[in-house]
Order: sequence, then structure tokens, then C-alpha cells
Amino acid sequence: MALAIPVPTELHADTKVARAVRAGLASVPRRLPPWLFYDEAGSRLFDEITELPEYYLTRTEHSILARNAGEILALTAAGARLRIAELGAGSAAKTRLLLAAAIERQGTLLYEPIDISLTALLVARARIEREIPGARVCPLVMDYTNGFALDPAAPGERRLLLYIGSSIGNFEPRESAHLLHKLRAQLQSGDSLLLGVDLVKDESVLLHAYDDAAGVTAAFNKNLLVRLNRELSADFDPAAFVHRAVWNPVHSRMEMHLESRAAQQVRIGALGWKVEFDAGETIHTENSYKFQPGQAEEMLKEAGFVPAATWTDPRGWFAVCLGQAG
Ligand code: AVJ
Repeated sequence: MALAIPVPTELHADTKVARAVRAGLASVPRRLPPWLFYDEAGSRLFDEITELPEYYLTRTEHSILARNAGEILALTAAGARLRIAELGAGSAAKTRLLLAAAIERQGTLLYEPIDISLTALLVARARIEREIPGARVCPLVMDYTNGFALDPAAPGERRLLLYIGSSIGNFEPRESAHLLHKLRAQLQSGDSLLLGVDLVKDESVLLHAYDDAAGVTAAFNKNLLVRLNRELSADFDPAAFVHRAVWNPVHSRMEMHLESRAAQQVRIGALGWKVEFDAGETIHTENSYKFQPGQAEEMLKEAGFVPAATWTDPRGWFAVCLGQAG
């Protein structure tokens, strides 16, 4: 027999999303964490961003990996059998390149994508096992920003951990240092970490990459409000906010903000809140740190890795850096 259980409205008030929104909107200036972008619609919008003419990051890193996959694997495997893990696996187009190159060397490969979204992982597994014969996909559902644990590689096996796509750029310098230390602690001597970072470049290139002509990045930024309407019974009007992309030279980062067009009041039902925005008041939604050449190597060293090689593109816009767990 079905039981009718009264559902208190506060049920929504203690989710991870609710906690993040409560903390972020109460702070001055207001902010929301960038992981909130990636609901289903947001993940789709991000995939669209990666194909925009202005968003050079994905294309540039892809070209670096395409040109150097052989050398990357030779440096990593050094004759041993390799298995590849990846943080924040997403849709994994760039990864395919490395997987295919590894399978060419050793016939088969164990690939362990790590993500918070089980759905994303299952989609990736189905696609990779269909498209890359020889790949066995073992998804790990984990929020790597909290805790992070890998079983040790089998004897005679080496692990390559991928942290590409400039995902590390979303973290504050102290947080990324801490994360790299945690990654190092999960690896054994002989294992490696491949880190992709976006480099400082001409400001106008950066501004266009984060404020494209087609408005996809604006939609990606505002989708966060749509998500809060749905998940926290809020009544944000996305059209009442403007997408802003700003270069912050002091902190060497691109910032995204949502700026209130007018004074307005927004209800967040699940929190029992009414939030007042002044005209021009902003919500800071993302930092994307941009690095100097040599900086990724320094961060790797600091975390206990030995920087083994760095690959970049002819314009010097992006760097892929291999750190060995010495
Ligand atoms: C996925 C964090 C690398 O910072 O460039 C794209 C996300 N934000 N456009 C980035 C993003 C705006 C992206 N990362």
C-alpha cells in the first residue's frame, strides 16, 4: 500500500545546490560557484561553446594532443602497460585521441573516467566502447574536489591521469595547489599527470572567447538562473540580467558575472528567501585563471611532481604539461 508522506518544502533546502546558493547569495559581492553551470542544459551549452570560433581553448588543446600523442605516451608508459584515468571526463573528444594512440601501442586499454555525473559517464562509456575497439571503460562516480581515491595500478602497470581542458583554471591558486597535492598522493612512483592550462594572451582574444558573438556563453551563464528556478523554486528572469565577461589583470583571470539590469526582487522558494538586487549589482559566477609560460611546471613541482615535458601551440596560447610522480 502506498503511503502518503507529507513532503516539507524544506526538503530542498539542504541539498548541495541549496547550500551553495545560500552561502553565495548571502556574501558580498554575491557569487555562485561555477560547478552549478553543469546541469543537462548547461553541459550541452558548454559543448556548444567548445565549437565556437572565438573559444580557442578546446581546439588548441586538441591540436596539441593530436600532434604529440605519440610522444606523450612514450614518455608516460616507458615500456610498461598503461591505464588512463581522467578527471571531469565530460564528453571526452580530446581523450579519444590519447586512448586510440595507447591502444595502437598495447592493443587494449583500461580507461577510468571520473565525474560527478553518472549519466555523463554512462553516455561516455557507451560511445567510447562503440567507437574505440580495445577500450574498456570503468567509470568512477566521484566529486574529485572533495575526496579522491584510486585503487593502485596493478604491478607492472602505470597510470596516466588526465586533467586537461584548463579545468584547473576554475580554482583559486590555493585550491588548485591543494588539489594537485591530493592527485600526487593518489599516484605511485612511475605514474604521471597530464595537465592542460590556458595561457595569458591578448586581452581582446580572451574577452571574445568568454563573450561570443552568437551569445552561447551568455546563455551558458544565465542557464544557472534557469537551474535555480527549477531546482529551488526561484523566479529569476534571465532577461533581467546581463552577461559580463571581464579580464582581471591583478589575478590573471577571466571573470564571468551576471549583472542586474534594474533594481529587482527575486524569490527563492526552497530557501524561503527574497533577494534584493540593486540596478547594476552583480553575481560573480566564474573565474578562469590564465597562466604564464612555466607556471604549470612550477605548480607541478610544488605538488611533488617532476615536470617531464611541456607542449604548446605555435601561438603559445595553451600548454599541456606532463608531470611524473618521481
Ligand atoms: C570548462 C572551466 C575550462 O573556464 O574556459 C567556458 C568553462 N566558461 N566559457 C573555461 C567556460 C565560459 C571553461 N572550463
